[in-house]
Amino acid sequence: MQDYGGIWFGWSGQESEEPAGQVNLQRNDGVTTATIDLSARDVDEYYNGYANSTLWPLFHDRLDLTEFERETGKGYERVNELFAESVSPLIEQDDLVWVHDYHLIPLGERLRARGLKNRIGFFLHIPWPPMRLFVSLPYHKRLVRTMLEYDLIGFQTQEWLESFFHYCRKEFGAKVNDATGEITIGRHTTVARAYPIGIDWDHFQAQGQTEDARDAEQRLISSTRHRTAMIGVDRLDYSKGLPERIDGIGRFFDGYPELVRKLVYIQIAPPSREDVGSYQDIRALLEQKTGQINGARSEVDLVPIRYVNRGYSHAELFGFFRASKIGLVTPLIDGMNLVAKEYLAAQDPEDPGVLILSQFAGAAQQLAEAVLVNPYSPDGLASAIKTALDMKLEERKQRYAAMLPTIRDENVQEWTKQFCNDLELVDA
Ligand code: ADQ
Repeated sequence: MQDYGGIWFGWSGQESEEPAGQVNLQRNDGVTTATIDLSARDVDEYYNGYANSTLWPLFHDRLDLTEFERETGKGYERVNELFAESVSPLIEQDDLVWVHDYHLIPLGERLRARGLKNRIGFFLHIPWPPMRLFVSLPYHKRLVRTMLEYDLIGFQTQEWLESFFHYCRKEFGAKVNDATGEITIGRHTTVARAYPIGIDWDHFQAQGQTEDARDAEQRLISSTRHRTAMIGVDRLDYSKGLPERIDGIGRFFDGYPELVRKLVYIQIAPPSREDVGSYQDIRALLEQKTGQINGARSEVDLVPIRYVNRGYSHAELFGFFRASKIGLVTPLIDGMNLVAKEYLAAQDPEDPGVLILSQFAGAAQQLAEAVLVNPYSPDGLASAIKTALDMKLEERKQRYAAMLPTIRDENVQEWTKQFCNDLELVDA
């Protein structure tokens, strides 16, 4: 936004008793933000409800956690209409409009209903589910019809894109041009393509040069001393495969008890979406599993797993990543996963650590030289950890060098440029 100008519009994150739908305009760090508050009912039905208890689990293959409630569905549509009403007066004739993520799928169609003729693009940050799962959503066709109102739809990977094509072919009898991404239904055409998101490489490197980053690195090195540090940094979410990861680490210690003194695992997991029941459950499960392993394997001078339930700045994360010889990123499914890229970006090119990455993260399609694992298999995780621990410097450098161009050059600025250029060019 700093590079492009324009306005960032969204929910303020605040609840107010009787929100007047009033837009609060602010300018910070060269970015203008326009936000509105939501009522407690809207937050409950729209954000905690339909977005995070229906769409999020369903799109992450967790039908067992997906709630189907007509009321929250209505709340989702109501709040999207409220967003459209609030933002439309801010949109000028030649503006590009770029809508982000599953909370806002119907927003483009709501803006069209208000007569907006601008080019409107949409990017989905999470996976697109397989058709068999997606059709379990009541009114799934209605939701996708709103999506087809965008001029350009972006997905993280080819896999999610193809899954969307498959749905459009089967449910709407659409003609799909796989090469151009054109989806034609009757006389209506829209375009969908894959745009893998990247990190802000320059900014992250600059963070790595700060005192906070150096302090964090030193803190970790001095507290782990002769042990190898292995790190995981994830939002506390059931899609991130945290209990499964702890099982894999437990399996590793079972197989190599002599290495308990050689390896320390640091899990940084700030709580998220704490008002949603399934997030309270995952937190309790993770605490229980971590406690079990620490109970069984700790000594008076040693704790095998450090579990930290808070967030850190990107500078501090850079330092922690750099001090860790193994990065463990093992989601059960993930649209992309930026932590995998950040871990690599923080490594010393002359002595890089090893990234262990889930084959089910979108990032695995770009980072094939990571040690790829099946996150559901504790044995697979345990042997990947052993492989990483034993990996020689030469191989670590080789793998790092092969992945470097992707994380450095296919960065978030390129991603923005490609999407926005395409949005300007597609036949609207
Ligand atoms: P997320 O599910 O939030 O994003 P991810 O891509 O890993 O997942 O991004 C998380 C971001 O939060 C990273 O920048 C990371 O550094 C930061 N973060 C995580 N834990 C942190 C902590 N303890 N302290 C501070 N910062 C922390 C969604 C999709 C992903 C997709 C992104 C971007 O689920 O698949 O990659 O959007 O499109």
